[in-house]
Amino acid sequence: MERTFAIIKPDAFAAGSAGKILARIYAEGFTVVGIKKLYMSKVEAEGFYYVHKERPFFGELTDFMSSGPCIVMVMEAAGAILKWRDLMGATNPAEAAEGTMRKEFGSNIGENATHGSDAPETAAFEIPYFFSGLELL
Ligand code: FUP
Repeated sequence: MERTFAIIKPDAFAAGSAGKILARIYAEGFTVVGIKKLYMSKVEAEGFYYVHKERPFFGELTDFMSSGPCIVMVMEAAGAILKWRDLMGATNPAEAAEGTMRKEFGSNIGENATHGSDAPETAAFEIPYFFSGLELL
């Protein structure tokens, strides 16, 4: 079993799409190990996305991620990291395959509904950024 970290981003949360996204997550066979709603500050969003700090979209990205509440989750499944990346679809909703979360619920490359760890090392940073061990029992 593998764990990955996921976010239902502020656009999808505000649109009321969290329930549909969670329903798909359960239907695809993930176990939700930890889940909570939070309203990230700008500084918290900057810390989470620090790998992108030199990118031109960093300011916009961290403004968006701190623009409203989101849902953060830790999910478990065999091959959870790739499995969730596949279910999310391409970063740009316009390029995402039919039936993926970003195609269905995303608006554009910035406001793209969901986040998912892209590698085991990323998950190993992202999970403890938001969850303590006690929250994942
Ligand atoms: P992903 O792993 O699919 O979330 O994509 P990236 O790590 O490349 O980018 C992280 C987030 O930055 C994306 F979800 C949205 C945002 N982004 C932009 O706003 N513009 C870009 O050109 C690329 C990414």
